[in-house]
Amino acid sequence: MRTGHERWSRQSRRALAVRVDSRFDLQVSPSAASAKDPSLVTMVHWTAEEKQLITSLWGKVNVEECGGEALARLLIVYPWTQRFFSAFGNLSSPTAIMGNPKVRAHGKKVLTSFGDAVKNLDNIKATYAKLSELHCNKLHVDPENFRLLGDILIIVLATRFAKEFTPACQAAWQKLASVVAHALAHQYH
Ligand code: HNI
Repeated sequence: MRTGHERWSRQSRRALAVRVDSRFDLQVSPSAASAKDPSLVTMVHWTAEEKQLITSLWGKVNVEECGGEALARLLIVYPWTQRFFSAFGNLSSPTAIMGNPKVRAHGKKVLTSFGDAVKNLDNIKATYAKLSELHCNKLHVDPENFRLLGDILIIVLATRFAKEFTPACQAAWQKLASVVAHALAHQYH
């Protein structure tokens, strides 16, 4: 009989494989087919299970709480990201960042926007075309930061929804975060 831990490790290894595969898919170089239709380069396939795992967890997410926490953690753990938010007032310590209402409000804005991806899973690139233009050409945010925020968001969700956050759910969200980061960075490609 397998222990819970062994079972989890097997599942999470599988989840990790899915994650790596999905990242690989996103970086695939243009093929003959995609040369005719460039949109195929970033076309992402979602299984019915992935869609279900993403939307059912999303239904429980409080965008202000989770978005505020995710952005605050980004600013704390990766302090270089603070330079984009110099107009947000006191970011001088983790406590100040966690209690900063502008951080919370902006985190809510960002996570609400993440919700547009959840609602448009088959059309994420177009959904973020304008935001990509803003972040890349106007704000000059290094796209690595989109990936960092995505990873932090997953930690926030996994911590808050520990029961629901199965390895399959984790893999689906990891894929979503990766697709969103890719779509936001589109203007750099
Ligand atoms: Ni981001 C503004 C969405 C990651 C820096 N950002 C926005 C807005 C949305 C948004 C929506 C508001 C646009 C508007 O007012 O028209 N940002 C997102 C999403 C992600 C993301 C969905 C990733 C998942 N943004 C990041 C990251 C950084 C970032 C990682 C920097 C480290 N964003 C900004 C800045 C602004 C911004 C800076 C402008 C803030 C302001 O109001 O001055």
